[in-house]
Amino acid sequence: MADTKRRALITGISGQDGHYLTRFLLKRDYEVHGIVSCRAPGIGEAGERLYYADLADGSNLGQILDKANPDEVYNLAAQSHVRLSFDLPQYTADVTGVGVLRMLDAIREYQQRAGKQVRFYQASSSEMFGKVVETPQSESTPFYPRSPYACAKVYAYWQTVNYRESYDMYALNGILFNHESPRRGEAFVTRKISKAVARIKLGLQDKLSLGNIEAQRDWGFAGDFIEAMWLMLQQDVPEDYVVATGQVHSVRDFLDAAFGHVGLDWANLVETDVNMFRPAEVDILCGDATKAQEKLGWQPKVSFGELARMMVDHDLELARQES
Ligand code: F7E
Repeated sequence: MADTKRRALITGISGQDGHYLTRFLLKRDYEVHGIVSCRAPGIGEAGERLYYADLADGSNLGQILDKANPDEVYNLAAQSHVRLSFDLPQYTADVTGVGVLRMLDAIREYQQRAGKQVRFYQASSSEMFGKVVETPQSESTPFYPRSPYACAKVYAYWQTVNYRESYDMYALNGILFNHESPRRGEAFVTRKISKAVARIKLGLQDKLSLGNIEAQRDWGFAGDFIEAMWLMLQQDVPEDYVVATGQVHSVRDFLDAAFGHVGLDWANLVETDVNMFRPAEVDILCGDATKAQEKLGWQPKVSFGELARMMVDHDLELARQES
């Protein structure tokens, strides 16, 4: 019998979104393939097939496409840390920006070789709105990037649109606002806080140093957001979508929710370190996901408070093991 399973290739599969997306697709009976750049290739924890590549070097992308033979490609790989992009602007431009062009080119050639069309998802970012020119931000809001990371994402966004329009490729951008989970990298502010809350509660740490706690973001749950990625690629016509909760909270609010969950007052436990401020800050982001709600039927399910509690509970478990 012919193999009728749909096949997906995920770059950045070892990150937070790759984790949730892999499991989501496996539940829908996809065969999942992934690209890793900082761990061994082979078979992953959930049964996904892993290949070694790096978007900074496009040499083997074509070979991987031939092996994975994907129907859908999710490009989640990037140098994704905004603060770090000020220290590594060229590397960030190469991986986060030009890396997408390498993948688009590889897919274009693969489509000709394989005689089939691939659906391409580009992980675009709310950081592209930066110093916002209107609130809330939707698909029609002009970009005003405020970091080397955001500039690279704007470049990748337009390359994706350009390949769609120039070569009739099925390629689209999901413009995702901040999305977090217990799988979030520890350098991002929500996870840094949830981890510190757990360790302070168990006496493993005294203080937490943060940068600008007045910054405001539209924070959602990664597990909800990856569903929107998949829904986008199931539409007949490729279009770009904003994915957000529409709710804005400050870093301060996250501190209240996370420390409050374990009955601690953070006032004397958190200090501000000016070295952690960014050369240019994005003060506030708020997304308008009306299009995703109406066309994809997508809705976020996990609230801000639930998200903070979920992350702290997970980190309490890890801290217990540590102690
Ligand atoms: O910072 C402030 C910081 O690093 C959030 C990435 O996934 O989402 C993420 O970008 C806010 C900023 O995320 C600390 O200045 C204060 O205003 O968690 P973050 P981000 O920069 O918003 C977007 C959508 C992406 O695309 C990115 O890839 O929190 N903040 N104190 C801090 N931030 C960090 N990391 N560490 C602090 O100590």
